[in-house]
Amino acid sequence: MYWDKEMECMPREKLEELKLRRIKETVFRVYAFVPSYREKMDTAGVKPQDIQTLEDIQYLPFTTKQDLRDNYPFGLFAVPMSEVVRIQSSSGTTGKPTVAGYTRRDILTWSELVARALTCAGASRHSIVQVAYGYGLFTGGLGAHYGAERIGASVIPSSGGNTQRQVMLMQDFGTTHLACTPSYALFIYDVMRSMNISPEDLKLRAGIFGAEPWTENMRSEIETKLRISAHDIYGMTELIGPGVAIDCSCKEGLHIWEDHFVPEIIDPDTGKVLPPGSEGELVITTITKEAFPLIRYRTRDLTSLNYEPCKCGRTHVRMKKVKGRSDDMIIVRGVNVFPSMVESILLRVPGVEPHYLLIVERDGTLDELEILVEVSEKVFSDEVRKLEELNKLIRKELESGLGIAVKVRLVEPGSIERSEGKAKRVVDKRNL
Ligand code: DLL
Repeated sequence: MYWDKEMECMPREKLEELKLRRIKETVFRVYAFVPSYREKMDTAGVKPQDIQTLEDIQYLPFTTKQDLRDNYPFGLFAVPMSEVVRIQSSSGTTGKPTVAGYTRRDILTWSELVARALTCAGASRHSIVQVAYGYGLFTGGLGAHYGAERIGASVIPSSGGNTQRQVMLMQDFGTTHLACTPSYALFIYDVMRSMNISPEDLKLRAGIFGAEPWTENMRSEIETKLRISAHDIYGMTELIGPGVAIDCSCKEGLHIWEDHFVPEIIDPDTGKVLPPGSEGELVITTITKEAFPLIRYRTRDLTSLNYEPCKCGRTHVRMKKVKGRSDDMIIVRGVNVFPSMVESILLRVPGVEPHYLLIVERDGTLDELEILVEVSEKVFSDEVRKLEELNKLIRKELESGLGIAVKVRLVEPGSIERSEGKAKRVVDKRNL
């Protein structure tokens, strides 16, 4: 099922023509209306008319989070504020938030993209969609909401939190589709079990999960526990919010809606564009946004692109499940460690729950990585010897997978803090 078959299945040649036309328009527009872009392009010696082919975009300067900070809050908007009908933002870890503005048409575009995404996850006007992403400045709640309304589904705007009530609503209202972070979906499952409700008591069929990295193993865990099809939705505040990409029923990569976003993969150290298939940092140029266009925005997210045709019939490029952000990566004794690597190793071990926390400390000059791992109730009540064996097994698996020595601490079910939004996976106690 498609939401917009003509666009989603457009032959590549036509799609490339459309992309080029839209890129050219966008570059002309930012050059004319956004002083910061004009200055950067002048410094780089590129004029809008130099962009004649899709490859030419590599001559345009990158836009980074620093540019957003320098132009906080509205300096990169390409329309007067009288045209801006919505402002969203993300908190960010340091200092000021990242701010996004939308014109009326941008809101329509965003709704269309989320409508496509929800349709990929099997939702339709007959569905009941519970939106348990936070509503407010965060783009998750309102983004999913507008998309679900666009397809004509019945939307339950439950927002994040109050988990028992989430479960009650799911049961009483017959929710068929749940939209929230993957870690919150698991938390909802735990609470559901504690209320003696099982997935068979619900009508839930699919989940639209994103806003944080999660592995294929985590997907299987969620699909088995909740008995649903779990889809991965990607997006970020700067780019529009959720709905930049989603996986179809093939689940072999997330289709990036190329009629709106032009992706590139670069080497994060050199900034060089890498050939299709290489892993690197995702860079996106938005080609339809009016209020807040972004040229070659460095997302910091690590992935790769696959231009092979997909079995679902959609022609849009697929990005691999995001491995993590380059800034989530911790370097422990010179070795790069991503929480997603730990997650995929842990979830292969029976009896381990998908809740874990990486704690890095520095003892003198030596980094220590301790991994807290939750185990199931059954395992936790096993005799000490068995727990020790399991601890040893997990440590061995992690050490061979990560290539460094780690400490493992098995902890009681439910003892690692749960999140109603994005999960926290790393505590770095080193003062780096
Ligand atoms: O998280 C937008 C969103 C809301 C996406 C709901 C999906 C669902 P930000 O708060 O600006 O926006 O965070 C963006 O979150 O750069 C990634 O690092 C991460 N992220 C988002 N979706 C995924 C995903 C929203 N599916 C940042 N897989 C991005 C991995 C994701 N990481």
